[in-house]
Amino acid sequence: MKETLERIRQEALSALEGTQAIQELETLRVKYLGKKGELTAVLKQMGKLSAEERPVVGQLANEVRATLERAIDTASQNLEKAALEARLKAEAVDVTIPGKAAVLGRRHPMYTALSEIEHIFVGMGFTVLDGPEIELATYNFDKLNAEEGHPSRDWSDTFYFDQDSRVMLRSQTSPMQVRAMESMSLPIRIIAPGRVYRKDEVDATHSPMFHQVEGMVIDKDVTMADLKGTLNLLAEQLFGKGTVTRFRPHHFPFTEPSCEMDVQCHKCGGVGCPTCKGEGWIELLGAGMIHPNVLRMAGIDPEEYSGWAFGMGLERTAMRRFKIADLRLIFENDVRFLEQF
Ligand code: 2NM
Repeated sequence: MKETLERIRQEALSALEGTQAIQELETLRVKYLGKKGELTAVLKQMGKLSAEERPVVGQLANEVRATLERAIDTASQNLEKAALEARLKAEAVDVTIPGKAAVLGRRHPMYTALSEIEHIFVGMGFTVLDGPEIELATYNFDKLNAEEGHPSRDWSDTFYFDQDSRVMLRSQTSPMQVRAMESMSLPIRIIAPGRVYRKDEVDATHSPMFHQVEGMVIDKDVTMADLKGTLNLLAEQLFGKGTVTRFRPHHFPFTEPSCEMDVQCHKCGGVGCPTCKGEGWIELLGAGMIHPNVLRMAGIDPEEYSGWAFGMGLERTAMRRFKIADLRLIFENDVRFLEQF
């Protein structure tokens, strides 16, 4: 029996020396020390021994068990250490390798132009509104005092979804202003920027989809003087202090009186140059006092309240601001163009 124990010890120790993986250690532990293992098998036979031999063999058996347990422990620690070292080596990061430069995007010139205008109006206490691009003719035309038969309602100008000309792509952002009049409490100061659609042929200055910023103020005792004061401030913030403006009479169905506002060319001071196409003036926007019919249809009493409104094209503003000669460049999204801003 002693010889068997010695053989187990030798065999187990030499088997341990060859182990490469933690799992192999467990297999060896079960093989020699487990319940059905070789050492246990020997211990089970102890009963056959004489009273003198039993303690000697017992002690040897305990020694062998202790030796093997220690050896398995040591082997296990060594394997774990080796595994960790291999992993650290494999996963090493070379902090001296130069980093990859992040490719930063840029703001689209339209986004910059809109942000500037929004900033100016938010600074004057206006709220920025957003709304649907698919609109009801009721909001786009009827409630804006553009009666049946008004030229802008023609099928050659407007994108309709139905035969009855009731559902359409909005041709201006004023339907948002009507929705605001119906839902917000007075006084109101808002701007409504967004996409609008008209059946225009594409060329250097026209696109069937373009962007507008409209705005309006409704309060008691609002006059044309408030319109001029606020829009002059807009011109000064867009083109610099002391910018000269002029207001020309115009016609819109939703305002009365109506006007167009020009700024004196900031390049030539009104003499005439390529920037203003020799005119000396640059057309900036249309505006006017909100028509009493429009206020009344929105449930606002024109005897008690008055208001002014304006609308400007965003592409034209961006083209002037960034010296873009062709409107189509704005929508083509060619990176060679966009990288310049
Ligand atoms: C323009 C010119 C003049 C305008 C009017 C309204 C509303 F809803 F208050 F009646 N919103 N926008 C307006 C007035 C728009 O665009 C050239």
